[in-house]
Amino acid sequence: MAVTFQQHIVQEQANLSGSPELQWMLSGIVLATKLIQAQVRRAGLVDILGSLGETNVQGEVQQKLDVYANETLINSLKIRQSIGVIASEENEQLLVVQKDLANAQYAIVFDPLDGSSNIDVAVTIGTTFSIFRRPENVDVNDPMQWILQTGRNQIAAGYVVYGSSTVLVYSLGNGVHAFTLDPSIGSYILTHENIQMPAQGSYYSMNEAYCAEFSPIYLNYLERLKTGKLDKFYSSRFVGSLVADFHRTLLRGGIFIYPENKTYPEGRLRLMYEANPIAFIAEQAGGKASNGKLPILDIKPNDLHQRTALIVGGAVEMAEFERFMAEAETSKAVSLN
Ligand code: AFP
Repeated sequence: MAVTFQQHIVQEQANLSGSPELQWMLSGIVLATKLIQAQVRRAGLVDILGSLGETNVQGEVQQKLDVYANETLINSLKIRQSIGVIASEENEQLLVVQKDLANAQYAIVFDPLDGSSNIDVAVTIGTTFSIFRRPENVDVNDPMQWILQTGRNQIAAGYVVYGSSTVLVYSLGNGVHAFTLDPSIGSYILTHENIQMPAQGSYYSMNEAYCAEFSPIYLNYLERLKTGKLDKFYSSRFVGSLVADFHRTLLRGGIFIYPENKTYPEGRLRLMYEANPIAFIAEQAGGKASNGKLPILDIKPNDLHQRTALIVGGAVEMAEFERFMAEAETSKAVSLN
């Protein structure tokens, strides 16, 4: 018998003694992503493609579908009274959605449509999300403090990938589960339970066009992957939608690498709504995620839209990566002495 997302979350909550509000919040995400995916599927048919001509906080041109996805998520989440604060890639400021913040307990952060440059070429895109509980020891009326927590504090995180099928991947910190949308009944059905990343894969995922701008450590590491030093000759895959590139890495194994470069000295990806949910899922599935110095989930954010380097992958690739970084640090220290 097929298990729907709603059935699964009820069970998960009972196992974890979670609050019913969590189920209510996640059902808001589920509803919004069903609406978003319906528009994504019709993107070439209706007059929804094209730019609104506005730029978002990152200076990128917003696509109409980005705006639709953002509004749909906000509208379906702001009516959940337990959610006090919403933050989105598309909004420079966070949104306080309850009049009386003391009665709300959760903050939600999302990227409504990641990989939006892929929309008008019919390539996979996605939605990422993270949920935090309001910390105990903060001023309730200072909503930024609800959000600026390390990724370790996420109580739920996940993403939806709009690809050849629509797949919702989530974790409450008790394993990773994936649900595929059955369009004939409009329900997400459990298709991958307790996902474990393969310890080693055979793909690396990186925009190699920027190689000249990356630190030589990354190039040396790539060379090892390409030349069979990890007992396999790696092949490359890069779509330019983090959700698509990571989803493949989650299921097939391997490593996704987006380091700092000259244009983005901190890294290109956003910590709060891209790297954090991906890192949470990766760790829950037996993988690792780092910014090259420390685990993504241990980075203390100081800005809602801050960027980070992101290296995420399976146990074997990440162990080799960490060894490489440690070696580089040691030789730097030796040459300074
Ligand atoms: P957009 O959502 O603005 O298209 O950005 C997508 C993204 O942040 C991430 O999904 C990709 O991994 C990355 O950009 C691709 O960026 P490059 O074109 O710099 O490789």
